[in-house]
Amino acid sequence: MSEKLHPVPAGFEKSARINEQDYHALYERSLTSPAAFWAEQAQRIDWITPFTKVKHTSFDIHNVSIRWFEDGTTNVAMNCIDRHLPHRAHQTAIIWEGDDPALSRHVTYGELHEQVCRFANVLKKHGVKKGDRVTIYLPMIPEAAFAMLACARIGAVHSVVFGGFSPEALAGRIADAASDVVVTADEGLRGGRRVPLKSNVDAALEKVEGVKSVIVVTRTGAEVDMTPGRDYRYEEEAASVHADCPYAEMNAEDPLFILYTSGSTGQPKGVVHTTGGYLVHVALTHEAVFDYRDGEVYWCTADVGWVTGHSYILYGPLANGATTLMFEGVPNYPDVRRFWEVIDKHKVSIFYTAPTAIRALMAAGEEPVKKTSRKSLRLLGSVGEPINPEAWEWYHRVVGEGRCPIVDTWWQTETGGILIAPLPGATALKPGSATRPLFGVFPEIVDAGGNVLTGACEGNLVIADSWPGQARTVFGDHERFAQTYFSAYPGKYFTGDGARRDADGYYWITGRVDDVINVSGHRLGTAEIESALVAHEKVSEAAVVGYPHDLKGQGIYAYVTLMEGAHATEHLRKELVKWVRAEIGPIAAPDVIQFASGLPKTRSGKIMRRILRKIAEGEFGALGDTSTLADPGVVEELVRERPGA
Ligand code: 6R9
Repeated sequence: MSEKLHPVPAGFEKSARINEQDYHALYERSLTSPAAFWAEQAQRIDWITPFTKVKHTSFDIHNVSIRWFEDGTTNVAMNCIDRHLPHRAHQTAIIWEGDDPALSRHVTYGELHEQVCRFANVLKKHGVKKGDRVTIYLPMIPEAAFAMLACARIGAVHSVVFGGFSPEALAGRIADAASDVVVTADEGLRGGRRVPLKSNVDAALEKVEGVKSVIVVTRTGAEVDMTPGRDYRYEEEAASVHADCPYAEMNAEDPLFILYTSGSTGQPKGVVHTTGGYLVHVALTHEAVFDYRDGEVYWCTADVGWVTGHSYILYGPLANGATTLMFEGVPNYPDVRRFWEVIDKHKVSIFYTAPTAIRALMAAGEEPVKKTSRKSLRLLGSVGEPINPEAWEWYHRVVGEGRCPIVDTWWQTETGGILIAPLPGATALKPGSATRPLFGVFPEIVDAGGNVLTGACEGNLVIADSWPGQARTVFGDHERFAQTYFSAYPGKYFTGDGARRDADGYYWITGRVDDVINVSGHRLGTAEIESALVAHEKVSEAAVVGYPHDLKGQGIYAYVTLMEGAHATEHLRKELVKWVRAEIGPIAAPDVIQFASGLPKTRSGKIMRRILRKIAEGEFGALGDTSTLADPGVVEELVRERPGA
């Protein structure tokens, strides 16, 4: 592994918000006086009623309870909009860059206020009240931000569902959240292709009851079916309501949003984030990690359907009064220069993307990058999966021309915001390492027995105590929350990731140690894909594992056994790929399907995933002990018939 050290550039050392000394002082203070440290940090946001209690948390499996600033009240939309109006009403809050390079739009803080108020009034008109869940299934258009902030303004809880999810997946999330209002668009547009969002909603609503209103934003103007009494055009609704809407006074622990994410078992969980602590955490980390300065243009390429979009397109930047760029398109449309052209067009200073995009663009060579200037760039970021040192070096040398530090930020849907990352003015960088914990974050590495390892070591990553942005529960299932995150290592939050710590105290995330796979930075549970496969009438059993993939990080490898009488044909293989796309979405489509007469199982009937992973990786020599298998012959067959073996 590369251990090349990139020192803090001189310019950053002198002028960054936080230097090495500050980092140590702040970290020390957060460790020795956490309540005082967080009470100070909480002053970054405006409170309606100030809190008197800072931290009240327990990781005890029998009583998992996480509360921050619990007697304070505030409102997230007020913090992201209203409090900026006296000095930023004419400053751009959101730059929207369309899929078509000819389309862009600037939304000032003043306009944002009006748009969010109107959206909030439309929701109210449709009966949405404090605590109600609103499902948002929109493309990357400013209305997605308006809708989310409108929920926050009136105290409704948003559940944003990524536009790439299928009607089936959408239906499951609407049902779990018991949403009675859905916000969507006629169509989405990505890479020149139309995404039939409204018709997906129609299909989803055939499977779930209780949705009273569907609000349809016009994006492409395509003709879509409108069910009278249920479906409403957003533009007509917005024109009929008042342009002002007071913000609701929310308790710090009132839920702000639910976001569904994959785990190692069962269907995706609705991770719940609350109001005060979350906003403090994302405002602090957006400013510190990206060294954000007033007036800069900041661009995070994530989709608002993922947590990165929630925390670092919307809430963190807007809480800080930043100008945040929202991009509707994809990196290779109209061609592979798109990212760099957008950076030049809008004078982007800070650019935050995922390793999978960097690897794909790296494969297109240096020429397209060099055709652009990128002189506005000051800082680069990475998120979503481990970044391999080759991609890191290319990003640094070619995209950033050696002058821009790269902040490799490790965090999760459940953590709300960044927990481990370099600070550009403080931390010397090592390509591939997320480096050191931020203030108030206490990571530990434990072995399988739960022993805390010290010094340089490798094991499972846990966090020893709570931080304000932490998820509070799983929607409707607190027991599942406790079991998933607090049962493996009593008294600690288990991340599901493996990590190594080197002699300098730097963390190197090695990837998931559970049955979650990371495909192009998207988190997928193997159990979800398996249950989609076995829902097909010809499939008897399925086991899914990840395998190394050059561009995606991990690819999806599915082993499938068929029902009596079904035949393993090329046609069926294609049909199953299509089936999974329809059940979950294109991101879950298997890269490889291997038909098998049986799966390797222990005598007690447990599928031996370790062996399936090795076969998928093509490491036939390293299968280990197969003597405990019920039928060792199954493994020989799998190796013999592996596609491409
Ligand atoms: C923010 C986000 C979380 C999982 C996480 C880990 C992987 C994210 C990473 C990283 C190495 C980084 N991950 N950032 N691994 N280095 N900088 O991606 O949330 O979708 O919930 O995924 O992603 O495995 O556990 P989420």
